[in-house]
Amino acid sequence: MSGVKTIEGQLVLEKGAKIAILCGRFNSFIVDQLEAGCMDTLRRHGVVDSDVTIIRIPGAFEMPVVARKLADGGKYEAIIALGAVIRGGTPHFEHVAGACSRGLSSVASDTGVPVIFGVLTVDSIEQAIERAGTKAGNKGADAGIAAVEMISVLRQL
Ligand code: INI
Repeated sequence: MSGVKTIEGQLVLEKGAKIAILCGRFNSFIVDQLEAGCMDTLRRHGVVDSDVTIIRIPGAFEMPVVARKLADGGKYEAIIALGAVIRGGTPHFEHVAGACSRGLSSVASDTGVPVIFGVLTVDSIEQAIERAGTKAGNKGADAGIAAVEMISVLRQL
């Protein structure tokens, strides 16, 4: 056994921890699948429904302001953002995806509350479907486990 002190997260939700999930309504046929995958994974890692609050918002662009309010409120130990930004024929995608990812990353670094990026940024509906419970897994499920792990890591630091 090495003498290196190692800190790593447990994959069972820490006692008393609460999680907020932000769901964009835009592309809801994809986001609903991310939400289902996320909740299924959370429940299989010790999360009970009363530990979770789901907040539905218009789209990915609105996520940072809502995440900031949640983080400042101090109630939640992790925020999971679930959305789907799908490229169209105009530069709109870049604005929405860029503002969402930059904004969420700033919320996490400014507040110390982990914001898990479960927002698909893809070129096509097919790529989104692949990541929402079909051949490339379910990014909502991945986001759920990342939240549980981050809560555990941060409690140890
Ligand atoms: N919102 C998304 O979550 N995904 C998208 O693909 C998307 N596109 O492509 O337009 C999108 N736009 C809406 C945006 O997030 C805001 O809700 C809207 O602009 C109002 O501020």
